[in-house]
Amino acid sequence: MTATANADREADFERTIEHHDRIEPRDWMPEKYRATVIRQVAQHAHSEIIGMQPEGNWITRAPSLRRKAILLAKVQDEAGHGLYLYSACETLGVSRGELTDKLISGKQKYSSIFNYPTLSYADVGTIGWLVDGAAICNQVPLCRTSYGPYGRAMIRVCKEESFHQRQGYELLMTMMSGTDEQRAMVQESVDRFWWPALMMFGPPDADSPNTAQSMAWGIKRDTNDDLRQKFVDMSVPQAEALGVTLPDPELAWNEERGHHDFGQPDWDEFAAVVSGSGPCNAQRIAHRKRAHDEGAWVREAALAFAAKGTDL
Ligand code: BYC
Repeated sequence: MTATANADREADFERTIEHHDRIEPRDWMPEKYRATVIRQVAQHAHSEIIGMQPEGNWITRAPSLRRKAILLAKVQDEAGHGLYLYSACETLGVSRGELTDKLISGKQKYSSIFNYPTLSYADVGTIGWLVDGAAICNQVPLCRTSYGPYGRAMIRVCKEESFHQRQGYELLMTMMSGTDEQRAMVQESVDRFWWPALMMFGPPDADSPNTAQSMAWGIKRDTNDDLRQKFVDMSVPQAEALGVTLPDPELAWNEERGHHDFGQPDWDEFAAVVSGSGPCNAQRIAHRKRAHDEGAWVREAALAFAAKGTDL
């Protein structure tokens, strides 16, 4: 390729980004852009798949048939989200098999939040309210991400996430109008999940190595700190309506900024969880590996059937 042709395709890419148009799989893109989208989308897909575990823990112990049906549907949606996202990633030239290997071998990350245990049934509600609430804050802007297949996958994911958030809030509301013991269970759950939910948005902007470039390329549309602020502002009135206290003594409305001030999560804990030392990291990966190994015969059978090239 001549130097002029090279410059032309780079200019095309830059123009597309500048006009907030989509980059599509067949378009030329810088290798670093491709690697960054693969990293983020793979991490997102892995989060959906690993995210099935903490809630899956309660399916057999849901307190009623109705709650069980709702929880089953939600966990199934998460499997679906993982699959759309793996497909979006495959358009960039990596296979789902490679991505799964990287997850299991610890070479790719998944969201820190799923390394915390679910200790009571109220956690199902809190995950819906706070974890899916944080996910919506983060993911609605990603519907406008510059990489086409990722943005289109996010549109459907976000519709389902808002149902997830509402089911969590409705469950907590029901428990809050129950007995003192149920109210205490909700408060205890919110106390455990509030800070890890704030960590979902990633490190503070000043310590985020990827934000500046990902914003310049339109992969991310908002910074980690801006989304965290939005989430806090959104959650405070919801907590009041529920009747729970958010466990942050620094939380206060700041008239001048038009936002809530709030305390910082424990960033050392975040670093430990992200690097594999959270309360459930080993358990989550071991479970994922077991499920993958147990599914080997299905993959082999599907490949053998495809190789025969016959119709059913
Ligand atoms: N957990 O430079 P930064 C869901 C990593 S699914 C773990 O700010 P970036 C749900 C980051 O990867 C939720 N790692 O990074 C599912 C980077 O590491 P490397 C998942 C984190 O990418 C089921 C390093 O720290 N959502 O909601 O610009 C049931 C430096 O960070 C985390 C998504 O994946 C974390 N919390 O920004 C219910 C959304 N934060 O790779 C709910 C899409 C940061 O350089 N992802 N790291 O070694 C994003 O929006 C961005 O990737 C992030 C991080 C805002 C998360």
